Amino acid sequence: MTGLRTRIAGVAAAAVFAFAGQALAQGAAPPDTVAAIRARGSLVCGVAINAPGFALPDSRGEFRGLDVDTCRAVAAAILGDATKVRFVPNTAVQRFPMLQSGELDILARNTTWTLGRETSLGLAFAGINFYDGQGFMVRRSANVTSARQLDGATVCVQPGTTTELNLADYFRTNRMRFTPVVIESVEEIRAAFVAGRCDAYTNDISSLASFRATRTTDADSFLLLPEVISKEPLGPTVRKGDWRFFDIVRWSLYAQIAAEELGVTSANVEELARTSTNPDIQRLLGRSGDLGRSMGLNNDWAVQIIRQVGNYGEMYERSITPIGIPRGVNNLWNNGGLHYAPPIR
Ligand SMILES: N[C@@H](CCC(=O)N[C@@H](CS)C(=O)NCC(=O)O)C(=O)O
Repeated sequence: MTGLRTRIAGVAAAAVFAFAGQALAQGAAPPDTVAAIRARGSLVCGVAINAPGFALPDSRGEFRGLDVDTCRAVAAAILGDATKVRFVPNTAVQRFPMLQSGELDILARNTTWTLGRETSLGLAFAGINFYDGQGFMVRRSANVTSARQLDGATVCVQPGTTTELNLADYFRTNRMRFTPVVIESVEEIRAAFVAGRCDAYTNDISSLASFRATRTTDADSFLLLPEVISKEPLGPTVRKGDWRFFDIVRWSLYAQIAAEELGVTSANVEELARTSTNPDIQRLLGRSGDLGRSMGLNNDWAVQIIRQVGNYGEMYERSITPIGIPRGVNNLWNNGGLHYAPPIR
């Protein structure tokens, strides 16, 4: 009995040692991410380089988008200030090593939650901030109206993505051939497509829509084909192991979803925090229970998120509606969509 316990303790100690050793070797942040964020006074958030609607600096250099706001909500919860975020743009290939090495606290970069990413990369997905799917865009002049007509096409695709794998699956399943044109940079891949170096451009549909929305003069020369060939649930990702930080990221997003369901907005949150008699609202806004403190935060954590960043619907309207994607599956569950926050109690 004692022998077994010692052996288990030994294995556990070795595992901890190996993890610490690896963390040190990689120059990782200390395992207590929240303490590191507080000491630094900011959250470090990895985002896409050029993803209008998700992450892109505006003309004043201020980052805007749904992924940007997902990080701002976490900063509001931990630091009480949604502006205390350092955004670090990265490519699809760079993103996971940057998070693993501790260069980032959190990755919010159009990143699809998959089993393999969660089990083999040491990363955990804290939630889903956008339900996406993969599609194809073609030049209208090609006279193609369905992806099934793409047999023999050259297809532009970004490496290190689920996109690359789904593309191969789709063509194999439909017994069609294709030639990939693999380009890491989003600007270069789009330039290649516009210049006719590939017949089709495949990506998350949100990205194809934002590409077209940002074509000011020739948007009509591009056509999004009707097929949706995959499920791409996108969401914020953190390193496994620091579960307190994971909880905060997960419940910051759920707080925004629950707030929309409860009708709590950036405009009315302060008043509701004072006056609401709805028990769900009182718990969400820290007027009853000790939910913030149970995560090591102030009990007004969700008030800060909603006041400074808004509820999920406000975040969507601000960032995604302008690129022309209707709420659809990104509606709340009780409005025909998929967003559903577990009870905040
Ligand atoms: N969701 C896919 C694709 C992610 C991806 O890289 N998407 C493109 C389209 S949204 C992107 O972020 N491009 C912008 C950029 O590279 O800055 C994945 O997780 O592998």
